[in-house]
Amino acid sequence: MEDASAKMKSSIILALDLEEDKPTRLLSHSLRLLEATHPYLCALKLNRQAVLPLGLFQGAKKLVDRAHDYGLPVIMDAKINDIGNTNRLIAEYYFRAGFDAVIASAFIGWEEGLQPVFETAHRLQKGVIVLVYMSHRGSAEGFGQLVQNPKTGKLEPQYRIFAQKALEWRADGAVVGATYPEKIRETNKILGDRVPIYSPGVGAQGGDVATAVKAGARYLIVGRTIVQAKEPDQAAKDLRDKAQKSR
Ligand code: O7M
Repeated sequence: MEDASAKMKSSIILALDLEEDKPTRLLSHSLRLLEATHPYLCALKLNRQAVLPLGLFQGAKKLVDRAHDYGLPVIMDAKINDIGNTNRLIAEYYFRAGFDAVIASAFIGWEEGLQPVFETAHRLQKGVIVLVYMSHRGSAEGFGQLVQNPKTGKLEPQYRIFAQKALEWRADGAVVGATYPEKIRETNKILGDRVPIYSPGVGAQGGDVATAVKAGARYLIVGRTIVQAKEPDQAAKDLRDKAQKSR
């Protein structure tokens, strides 16, 4: 990610969240968007609602390969959330299809949860990015709840404990919503330079590029503001420039 971001002079990750009635149209639309916007991106992110209709080793792999041809790493936003045995298989499938990193939920914990995902990923030189505080309002119910930190016995918000775990687990990234810049600042203090913050939620969800970047977001994950723009390439370029200027 660091290399791609430095080379492309961009911290924008395109979330290819499109709606099409047929998989063939979804693939051609996705390829067109990637072709138009790739000069302004540092990575591509796919969600399950794209991989399901496209097929992992069919359309999704074509997109992954095309992104790699453009020099962009590809993140699978699987939000992995099961027991270790199935998590490992899920991660292995995505990595076999060429994805460079997977996103996982910190709620399931380490032992028999995320440990097999990290071990598989790091054995294959791939990445794991964990959710620390999501961008939507309901995030407060889980990620924001006050819990007793088993290490200190003190009450702390869940996301602070997840940020500490991201460090302990040597996660390759932590997701914190751009809609909560104060939480980006807070988690950034815990994570320092060791775990970069990936921040979704600018534009359509109300987050602001400059505020998120100044608070400590290293990468911005952007969907609708680019994919629904009349000129997606211009939208991607504007976001890229705004983020670069805010550093
Ligand atoms: O820019 P948008 O709002 O159209 O899309 C945001 C993208 O970021 C979309 O692909 C979501 O799945 C993703 N996302 C969030 O919006 N909020 C989160 O808290 C986390 C993610 C995400 O990428 O998780 C890894």
